[in-house]
Amino acid sequence: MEQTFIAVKPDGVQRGICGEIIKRFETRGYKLVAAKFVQSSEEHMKSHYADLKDMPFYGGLCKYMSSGPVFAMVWEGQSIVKLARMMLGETNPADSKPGSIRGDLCVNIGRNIIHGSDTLENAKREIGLWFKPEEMVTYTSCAQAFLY
Ligand code: RTP
Repeated sequence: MEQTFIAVKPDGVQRGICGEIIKRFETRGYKLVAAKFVQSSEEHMKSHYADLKDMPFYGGLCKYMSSGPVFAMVWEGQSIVKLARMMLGETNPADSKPGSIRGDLCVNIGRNIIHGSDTLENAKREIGLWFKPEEMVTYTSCAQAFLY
């Protein structure tokens, strides 16, 4: 099973949307394997978004992402990296279809409430950046037999 890194950004936390996001992943049939509520440092966010370091919005993005608490999670399931990105919608909420998280819950590209890994390789890198191996929980979900 694939795992992906999902984080509710500071705007999503402040707007009280964590529960809605957890609900969407749970009801889709994905399994939560790690979660924590963290105040991230700017340095940590610079590592997280290192592939965007040449973009004009990189500095502001890292500052913003460390301006308040983030709800960081690892979710597991079949093809979850690609399907979670579909659940999120487009980077710009204005391009996101109704039904997607960004299409339903936000309006501005700089305040798009949620992050999701874009590739399996980045998911592995981001999970390692945010979670220690002992923070990942291994368990059998009883729903699994009815999902797959
Ligand atoms: P994320 O990494 O946050 O899940 O977003 P993403 O893959 O959909 O988009 P990415 O290109 O990685 O951009 C990271 C975040 O930077 C902000 N952004 N601002 N033109 C802009 O002002 C601009 N472009 C991107 C967004 O908040 C985006 O989620």
